[in-house]
Amino acid sequence: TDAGSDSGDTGSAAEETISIGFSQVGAESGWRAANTKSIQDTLTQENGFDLSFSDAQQKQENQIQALRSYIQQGVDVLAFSPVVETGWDAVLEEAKAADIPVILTDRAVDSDDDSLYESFIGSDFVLEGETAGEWAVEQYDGEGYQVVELQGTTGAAPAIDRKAGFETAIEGSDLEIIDSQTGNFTRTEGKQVMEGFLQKYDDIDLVYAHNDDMGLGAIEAIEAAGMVPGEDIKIITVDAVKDGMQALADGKINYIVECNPLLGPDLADVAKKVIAGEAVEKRIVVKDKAFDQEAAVEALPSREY
Ligand code: GZL
Repeated sequence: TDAGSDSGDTGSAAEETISIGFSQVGAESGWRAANTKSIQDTLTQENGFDLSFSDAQQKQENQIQALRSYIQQGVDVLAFSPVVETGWDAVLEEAKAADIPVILTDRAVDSDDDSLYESFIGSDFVLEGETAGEWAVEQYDGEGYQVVELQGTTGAAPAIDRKAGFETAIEGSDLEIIDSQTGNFTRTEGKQVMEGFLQKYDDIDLVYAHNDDMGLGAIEAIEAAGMVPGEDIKIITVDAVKDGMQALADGKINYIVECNPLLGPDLADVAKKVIAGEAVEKRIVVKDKAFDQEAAVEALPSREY
């Protein structure tokens, strides 16, 4: 008989496969695609995971439904990226009652009971906004710049925090945010909102977009209006995904603050520790860089996403 078929002895106890249910926000942006790829490429069978993955099309009710179905399935671990900060306590209580640990990735929830999740793995969005604002002040203070802001999804942690960080950083400068509206993190809506701003104002100097995709939509609107993005109207965005970095290298965007989407490895590590009963950090802050046009030309060839 071959070695593997005797009395069920499998030699060293192979690590048990961890069943994990993941509810993803949607597929709204280049960042989200890179984030999904990182999770699906890392939480594989060969890495010891049985991943159930769902896309909520940016709707909270779809995320809650997915989480409830994973609880029904009796998965070992739940993980999700909450599309907005509020409204999660009920389903998180249900997970706790079912004794299923929860890991948050990318975005935060506003629950003040942090026993409802084991860890939150994501960037510091306030710092991202501050980094964008500080660069804008460094470059443009003293010229009376009029700024329009393309906000991310209303109620989402990155939208709330990137707005707050930017506003704090420009305090005391003469940069003024003359309008601010959500483009829901998508290129299409970013373009539509920018078209509206261009009809409403004839003296916009700077666009601050909470992600590259809305910034790329703004570029389309600015060019359609016969102006030169990156020159007639400066643009600062957040994410640093490939399309954004290409536009930065091409001079159509002036500065990008990175938001690293490659959260799969941290999620896998935390999930394994949680199942093994090891302590995990409640907050894992993902490190981000920032790029001007010169740095983008340098970095582009080796960018992973
Ligand atoms: C940030 C993430 C945001 C990205 C957007 O961690 O939640 O959502 O900045 C994405 O591109 O849509």
